[in-house]
Amino acid sequence: MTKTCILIGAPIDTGQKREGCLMGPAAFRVAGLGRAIAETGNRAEDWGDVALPRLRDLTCANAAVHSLAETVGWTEVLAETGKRAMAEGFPIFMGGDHSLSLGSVAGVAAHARDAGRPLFVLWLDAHSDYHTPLTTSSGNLHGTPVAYIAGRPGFDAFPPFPAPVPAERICLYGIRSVDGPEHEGLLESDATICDMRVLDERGIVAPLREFLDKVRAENGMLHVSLDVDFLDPGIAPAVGTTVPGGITFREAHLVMELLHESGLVTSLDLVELNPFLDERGRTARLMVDLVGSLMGRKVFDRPTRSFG
Ligand code: 4U7
Ligand code: MN
Ligand code: MN
Ligand code: MN
Repeated sequence: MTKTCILIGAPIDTGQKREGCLMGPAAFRVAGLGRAIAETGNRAEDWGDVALPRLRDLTCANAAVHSLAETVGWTEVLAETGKRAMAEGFPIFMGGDHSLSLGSVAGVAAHARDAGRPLFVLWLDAHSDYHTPLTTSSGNLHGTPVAYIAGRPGFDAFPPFPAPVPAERICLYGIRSVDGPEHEGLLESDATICDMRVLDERGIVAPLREFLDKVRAENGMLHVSLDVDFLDPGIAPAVGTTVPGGITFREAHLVMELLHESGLVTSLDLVELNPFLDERGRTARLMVDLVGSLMGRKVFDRPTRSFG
């Protein structure tokens, strides 16, 4: 089925402290994201970049937290834009750091609620991003979106999350860096944790298929959030928070190919690309190629499916 991909640029870098992520949307365009989508026979429509609304005075009990007003502003505008885009096609949110997902997933969740369908979230990341504004010690709000999506307390300055996603509909996949307070929270939750230990032992396919089977069984919508640091730093250096031992080139493509075959994905974030740290655009191009695989590009197109 032909999809209309709606590209939404979110030039955000206030969710962490290193400059450069705000060039992400431009780098995705230069690397040919629209063309890569068109080559798969789908349509790409670029809505341009969203702009930060006027800031309000907001405070947080945790003094480490910075850029709260900016982050709340981005959340509001992305939630609104994301909900509108869901009604018209398949939104691809181009970051920008991962604080983007506070808003993108809020918009997607509002749409799913109105459509009467359950929303599932697949978080492809080295980190669990399960801090709340009250538990983070770095104060970097790009480490908090999963907690917001799951309805953890501590987000008083933010718009109430529309229809929080029960943890059993969230899968953290590829994680290898989890802070103490995140770990405690996750242990009490029913989130599916496919950390690197699990993926090393079981391989990358079976755990992903299990999660996709759950989505299918409930006729769910599936949001995929792809953080550049999901990938091994050796193939994707353009990110501020590299963690060794990540997903390889082929594993990443296989994940995308399986997601394509499932036909379940309804929206996507591309986050944490810092073009200032890239080597001749290779990380941006890899991310674009991965979107190609997600949208159905194949090396060899078999007339019938011949993989179990
Ligand atoms: B990303 C961290 F301490 N947990 O809270 C924190 F390790 O969106 C990292 O996944 C958060 O890149 C990383 O600052 C957020 C840290
Ligand atoms: Mn992340
Ligand atoms: Mn990360
Ligand atoms: Mn990061």
